[in-house]
Amino acid sequence: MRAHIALGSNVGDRQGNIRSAIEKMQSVSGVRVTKISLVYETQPVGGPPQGMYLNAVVEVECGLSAAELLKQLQCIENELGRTRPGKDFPRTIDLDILLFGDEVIDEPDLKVPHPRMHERAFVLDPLAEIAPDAVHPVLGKTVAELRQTLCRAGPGKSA
Ligand code: PH2
Ligand code: MG
Ligand code: MG
Repeated sequence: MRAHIALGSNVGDRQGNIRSAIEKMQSVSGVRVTKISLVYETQPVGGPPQGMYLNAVVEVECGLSAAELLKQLQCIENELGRTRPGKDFPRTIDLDILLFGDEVIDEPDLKVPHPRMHERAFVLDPLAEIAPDAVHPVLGKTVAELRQTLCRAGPGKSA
């Protein structure tokens, strides 16, 4: 199955955390990283005041189930020192499954597609770079279409 995974870091050596997480994903048996986006520096969205993030997205070819992939990603988060003091708090690394082929999963601990992916420029910008034609199986739109219709925060252009 082809899957897309978001990476985010805003604590410690952010670039190093992203790089290490990708290396660790490469070494999971049954997972092959096939595309890696550029790394984007982004404003934190939600949570308490905190530092800027680095975000990226990777594409993997995956022989695991989504639940097995999630378990492996959580293991990598823990290895990279992830703590969970509360929702949207700063973190060394966050690894979220965005899309898992065209599967729709609604379990307490795993929701795919990621429920907020279509609202987030920090996800859609790197995802559109490597998978513009991937289709969101609930919204029925491509990633490029979702990105185009995204409402971006911040000062808009005045006429
Ligand atoms: N992740 C969040 C909440 N806010 N903001 C940015 N810029 N990047 C993130 O990865 C991010 C966030 C929850 O996972
Ligand atoms: Mg997240
Ligand atoms: Mg997460």
